[in-house]
Amino acid sequence: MAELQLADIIKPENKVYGKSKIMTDTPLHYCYGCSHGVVHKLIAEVIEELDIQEETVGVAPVGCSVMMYNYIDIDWMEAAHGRAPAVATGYKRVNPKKYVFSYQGDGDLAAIGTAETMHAVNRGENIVMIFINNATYGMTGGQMAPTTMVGQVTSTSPYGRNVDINGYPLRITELLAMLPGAAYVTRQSVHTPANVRKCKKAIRKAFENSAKNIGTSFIEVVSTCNSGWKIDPVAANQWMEENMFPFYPLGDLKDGERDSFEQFSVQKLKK
Ligand SMILES: Cc1ncc(C[n+]2csc(CCOP(=O)(O)OP(=O)(O)O)c2C)c(N)n1
Ligand code: SF4
Repeated sequence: MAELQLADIIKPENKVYGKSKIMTDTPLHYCYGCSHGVVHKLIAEVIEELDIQEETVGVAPVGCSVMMYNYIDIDWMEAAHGRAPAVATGYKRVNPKKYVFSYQGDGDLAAIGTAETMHAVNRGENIVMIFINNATYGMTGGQMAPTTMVGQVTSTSPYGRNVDINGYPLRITELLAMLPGAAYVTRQSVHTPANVRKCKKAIRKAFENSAKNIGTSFIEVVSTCNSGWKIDPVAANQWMEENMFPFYPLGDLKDGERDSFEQFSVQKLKK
């Protein structure tokens, strides 16, 4: 029997996985093991599967994923640090048929942009918000973020985060789930194949919600920043599981639609 050659295996009919057509050929600039590239891939796959490439607009952040617009072939806007939900709101309101999503790190969404984040969700904007929580400011050198864990060493907390000085880590996703404008709030990760699949389902649901006009869909992805944390990618995944998941538990926090306030409206109360 003839020996099996590589050319016998690499054939279109044997293909089990391929990069989404919506991902460009630009090489990703992320560190090895970084979660950003995995989440980009999932967003591209969802847009391709829903066949909404022409109708989707992304709002790129400031942070390591600032050049996200180079990787996914859709229309993009670039927002100043913290302002992505406000920019997404404006675009969605004048183009209500578009699928609009924002993408931000924790420094962007939960520090400088806290106000924009809270108010966009409280208004129930029909946008998708994707939040990469890697417990640090990755791009600028691994400084402490609001989401940094107690005791976590960063370049600005060399002795570990101290609650007396730095306050508590911020569970912004729990706060957002309490807001009436939130339709879908979930916390995911992409550190194992099973978690990647779950995260993709969540992203798909969020985009589908956007077409139903039921309020804001918010996805936190608990992530690693091995360069900022100064450990290798495998150790970073383990550190995240051991230290972040107990405080940032994975799963859905709200799955429905924005709250009805009809019973409390002035007209109703007058009757
Ligand atoms: C208004 C403003 N303030 C500060 C900065 C500097 N800056 C650039 S990226 C960044 C932090 C990014 O961290 P994060 O949002 O968590 O994203 P990551 O890099 O971790 O993905 C900061 C503070 C800026 N570009 N603009
Ligand atoms: S610094 Fe951190 S967040 Fe930025 S690309 Fe590297 S691993 Fe990813």
